[in-house]
Amino acid sequence: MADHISNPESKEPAGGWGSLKSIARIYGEAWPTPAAVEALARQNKPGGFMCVSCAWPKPANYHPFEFCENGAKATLWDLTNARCTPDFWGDHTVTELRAWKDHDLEMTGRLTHPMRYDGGTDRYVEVTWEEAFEQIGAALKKQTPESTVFYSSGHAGLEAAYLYALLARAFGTNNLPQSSNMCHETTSVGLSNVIGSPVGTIVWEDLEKADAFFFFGQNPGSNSPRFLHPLQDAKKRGASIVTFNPVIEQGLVSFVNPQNPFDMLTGNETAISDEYLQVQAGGDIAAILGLCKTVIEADDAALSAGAPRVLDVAFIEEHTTGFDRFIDCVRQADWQDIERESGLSEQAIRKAGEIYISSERVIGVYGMGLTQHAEGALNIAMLVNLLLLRGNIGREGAGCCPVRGHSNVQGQRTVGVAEKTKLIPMDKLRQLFNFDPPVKDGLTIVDAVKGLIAGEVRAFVCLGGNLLRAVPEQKEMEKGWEKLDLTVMVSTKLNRSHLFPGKQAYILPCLSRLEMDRQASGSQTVTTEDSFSHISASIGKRTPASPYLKSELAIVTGIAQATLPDNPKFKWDEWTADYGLVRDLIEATYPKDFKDYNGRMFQPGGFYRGNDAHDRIWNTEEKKAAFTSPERLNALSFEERIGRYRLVTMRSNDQFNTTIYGYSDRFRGIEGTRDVVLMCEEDIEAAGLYAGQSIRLVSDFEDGKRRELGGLLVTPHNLPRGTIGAYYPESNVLNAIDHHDRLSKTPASKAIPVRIEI
Ligand SMILES: Nc1nc2c(c(=O)[nH]1)N[C@H]1C(S)=C(S)[C@@H](COP(=O)(O)OP(=O)(O)OC[C@H]3O[C@@H](n4cnc5c(=O)[nH]c(N)nc54)[C@H](O)[C@@H]3O)O[C@H]1N2
Ligand SMILES: Nc1nc2c(c(=O)[nH]1)N[C@H]1C(S)=C(S)[C@@H](COP(=O)(O)OP(=O)(O)OC[C@H]3O[C@@H](n4cnc5c(=O)[nH]c(N)nc54)[C@H](O)[C@@H]3O)O[C@H]1N2
Ligand SMILES: [Mo]
Repeated sequence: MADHISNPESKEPAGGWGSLKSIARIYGEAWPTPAAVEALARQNKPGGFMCVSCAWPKPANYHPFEFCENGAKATLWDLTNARCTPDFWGDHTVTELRAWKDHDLEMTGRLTHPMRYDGGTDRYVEVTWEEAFEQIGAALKKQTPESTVFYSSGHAGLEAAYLYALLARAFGTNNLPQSSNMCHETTSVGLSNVIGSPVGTIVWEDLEKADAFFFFGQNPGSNSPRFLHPLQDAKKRGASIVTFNPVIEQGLVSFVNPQNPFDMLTGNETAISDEYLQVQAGGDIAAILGLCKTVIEADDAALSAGAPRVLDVAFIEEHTTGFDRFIDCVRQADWQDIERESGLSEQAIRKAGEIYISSERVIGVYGMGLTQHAEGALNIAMLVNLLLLRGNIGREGAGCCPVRGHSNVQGQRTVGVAEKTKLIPMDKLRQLFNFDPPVKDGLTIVDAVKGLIAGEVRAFVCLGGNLLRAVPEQKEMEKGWEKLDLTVMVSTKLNRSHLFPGKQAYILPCLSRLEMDRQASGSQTVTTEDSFSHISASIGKRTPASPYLKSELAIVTGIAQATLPDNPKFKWDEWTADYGLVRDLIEATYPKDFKDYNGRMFQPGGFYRGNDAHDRIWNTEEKKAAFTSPERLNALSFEERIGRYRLVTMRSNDQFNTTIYGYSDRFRGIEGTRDVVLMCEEDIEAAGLYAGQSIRLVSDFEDGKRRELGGLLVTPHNLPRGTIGAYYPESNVLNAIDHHDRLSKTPASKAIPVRIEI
């Protein structure tokens, strides 16, 4: 057994002293002054700044320290003392840096100056903002709207996002894919299809009233740790938690609240999940069908005994379609098939089903474990089926809770960063700005990548993110990216996407949300929308990492002015001077969602922009919530076969997407490396492998393309047979761009078909 792996069966609870040590390690490395601690104390509170990490809501009654282990890491990461200045490029060429790890690239620190790629020396060189904007504008004007893509990662606030989308449309394109195209686009499309809402239906108070939480493929311990507080409260008042996840995730097992001195001193752990079902990757459709079968059987029994019904018959009649067909499908489903496809026993599913039935109010929580599959939208529709059976949507303490990723990923979609024209009030744009917005749908990420590889996409502007690392088909992407005419990256830190510059390439360094954003009218506020559709103001107070940084909004308007023809309605300078004016535009464009925007943005917990499904108004075709009859029992697009594994690409507790904070995945007991493949002992033995052996994973997608990732150490882990795990983003070289959710085109990153080679 390799000695870097200290304890693969880690029993350490989430939170606790481990989380403080983990924060302290980052704090001690390149970090900072006592002011960072002051910054942490203002995190996620009215008058403070909203966390730069995930989109978990900010409660109105906040804790003294309303941040978590990973939010604190993200804050400290932005506040590093290290700087990646123009001098850095004196010592390194772009080509040489391709051998660096993601962690080492970001450890060079905050970017300080706008930079332009110089092909002659293979380095980035300093450029003034004026030159950069002018050159970018000139290059964009040479492109057609169809050949240009405006990507956005969910970091930037609502104001910058709104103007970014306006820039793209005024340029003539709806090519506005976003990080959610790799993430919760399955929700936007799949959930809209069945309940008419592209976002979750619950609000904070529902968390306090639920009797049970059913978790499908979401890992709060690492990815939304502040969620553990309401979960701990729920457990204390007797609520149940049931988890479906192939991986035993420590945050769903037990939690020690690091903000509770009593818990910390006594080591008082709260057990989280009452039942933990290790469904195999892609097996949720069968598992949920089994739960529904348990509900229907209980209802049949109640009917014949003359007892109260288990189904919410009144709700089903008034609010849903497709019930009869769905019920037939449930009755016909065979337990043997359900067991085989889910990898779970009938008994275990029945036990979970009993908890569902005996709980008056249930919240269904999900994340990437449902969305990132070839049948991701069907996964979500199945969860909705389960909730609809007992009227668990649109009522207190119940609902559907997709947990979003980036801090403003949902909000950017709300204000127009979207490739689908039907989501955009084009008439309003026409009326407000006197131009004709493009009528054709834009490219999703999958289509943009394919267009890039085919040479049809010629220019990429990226508002944040690390797209080359985040998408499938990484090797071809890297080759394609270099052939682009223009790449523009608005970034805070150096990452791998900068290392494949287009023929003309720019890195434009921006302020972090923690930093003071001074414009002509004074200090500016930005706003973000959380997973519960609440919009909060965020004020940065830190001195910017460099005097040359610009805000994301100012960069967007800078590019817009250099690119677009004059239009008296486009007041880029005035908008840059006062973001309140941009909020007025957002309110004018989306009056229902953003009523009295400037007046309400400081409301504790944020203001709620509302959600029709929360009020049982269904904006679906038939104006009802829809039951979906599944035509298949797993979420895969490939067949089972000996030697073919389902690879789950995982996040460690020491990363935020492609930003790798370090090499300590302490909940999983994996220390010192990320080059591992997790497998259960039985699979290791059956394949004739041994722990610590170095192997290669090879794509088994059957499109004739060779995709491989070598140097992975076989690491025993508690997983179902046939499901194996490796870290994202490194494992993205293994996924095919055509392997995605059928409806939304979200890459299927949670069951990639692979083989093992020695
Ligand atoms: N610290 C930290 N926080 C983050 C992020 C981060 O990288 N680091 N990323 C942010 C972003 S952008 C996002 S989208 C969210 C992501 O947060 P999550 O939605 O939690 O995403 P993952 O950790 O990728 O996967 C979630 C879980 O799905 C499980 N899973 C895999 N396959 C299946 C399956 O077939 N069925 C079921 N039931 N479960 C499965 C995995 O074991 C894992 O526990 O977190 C956000 N917050
Ligand atoms: N195999 C596999 N692939 C996946 C996933 C998976 O689970 N498995 N998850 C997918 C998901 S859910 C997502 S959301 C995507 C993430 O994809 P992206 O959103 O594209 O990637 P990030 O890692 O969040 O981007 C990190 C970079 O953003 C920049 N940055 C950080 N903060 C800011 C800021 O405030 N402003 C600006 N302008 N830039 C900033 C920094 O330069 C940093 O290097 O990856 C997807 N890819
Ligand atoms: Mo995400």
